[in-house]
Amino acid sequence: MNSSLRVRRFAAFAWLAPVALAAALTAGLTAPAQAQGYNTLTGAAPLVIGHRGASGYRPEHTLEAYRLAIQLGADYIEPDLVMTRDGHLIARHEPMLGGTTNVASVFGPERMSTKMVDGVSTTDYFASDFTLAEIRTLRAIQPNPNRPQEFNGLYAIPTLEEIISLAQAQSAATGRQVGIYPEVKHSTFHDGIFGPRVFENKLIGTLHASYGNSGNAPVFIQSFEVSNLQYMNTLTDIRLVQLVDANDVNPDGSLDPTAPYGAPYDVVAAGGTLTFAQMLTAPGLGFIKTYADGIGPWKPYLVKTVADGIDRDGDGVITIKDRRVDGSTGVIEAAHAAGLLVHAYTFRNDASGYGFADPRAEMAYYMNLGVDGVFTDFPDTGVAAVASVPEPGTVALLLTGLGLVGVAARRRQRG
Ligand SMILES: [Ca+2]
Ligand SMILES: [Ca+2]
Repeated sequence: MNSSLRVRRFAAFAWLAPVALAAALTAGLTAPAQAQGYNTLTGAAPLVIGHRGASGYRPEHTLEAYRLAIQLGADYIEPDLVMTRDGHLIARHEPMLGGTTNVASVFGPERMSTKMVDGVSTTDYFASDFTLAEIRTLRAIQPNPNRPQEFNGLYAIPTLEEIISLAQAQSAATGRQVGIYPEVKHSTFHDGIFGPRVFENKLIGTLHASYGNSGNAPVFIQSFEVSNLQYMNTLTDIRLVQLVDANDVNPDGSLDPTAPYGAPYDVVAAGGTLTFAQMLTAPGLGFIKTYADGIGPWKPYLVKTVADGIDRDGDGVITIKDRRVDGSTGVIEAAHAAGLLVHAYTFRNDASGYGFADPRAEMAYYMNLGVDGVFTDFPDTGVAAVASVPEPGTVALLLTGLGLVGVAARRRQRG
């Protein structure tokens, strides 16, 4: 039911006696929020996705970070996945372990190697060179010096199965469905080490074992690559999301497509020319719709902000927070017209607030435009943003209700 229908239905109540009218209004105003009212694709409330867990507060991709995200109200927790030498899927943002674990203090430099990661020669400790038993001896560290350091060395590296168990146990304990949002990291890289689609087959097999093969499962699978999503679309009804990246955002608000961030790496490796920017045009979105259920774009693709040199937050320095907000680029609307969900990344209280000094206001802005979900390192701020977004249907109902109360009040005065 859209809001105009709802208004008409309430207008039909105008003949009711004031007492009945008040009862009807009270029922309407205290009823649970209707699922049709937000500007999202389905009208449902936008999702809060705990990006790498509550990674603003705990070392990322640990059970403790995911558990805190759930406690703070996240609808989904987001594990990035990489594969171990013996074929287990574990949660790390990168196949390189050096930046987010104590691996260098547990294993010697002879365990380092040099590999090509999306065309970039990289020397590090790679998860694919370690067994799960070895990785279980590691502990996570906080790579961001401006975030809490007191949890360093305490938390283990979880497997996908452990993350699923946590989400399902927390769903049962809280009565609130908590989903998972796994990302296939560097599919082309993993194909080169383990063989074609070994990673994707393992992922789908694990998810089907826990959730079944269902588009209603509280699961989204995400990737920056294309052909692996197309492949998984032949295996599963679990929802798939095409991530969309860029290198940077220019002062005029346009996106900088510098490699390796301007195009899906599997497309580049195959000699293709499709870019992420092209994928967000109407034809590109139509193409994505042939294999995916949604897009996960970097947020500057959705809202245009311009660096015009004005110190809007008045702190005496010009930062990205001061950028002028020029509104929607039209991508959210075009994606919805194509039937695609839009989950935007990444919202952080302590960084990346293009055009916004207040991270809650930033997320609320995107939610008012209609994003279907936000990836955030600070799920409590995301929950507060959802709560601050006036559900359009509720507002219409409220205004209708106030108008009718006003009519009733005038009648009582006359009487
Ligand atoms: Ca991710
Ligand atoms: Ca400023």
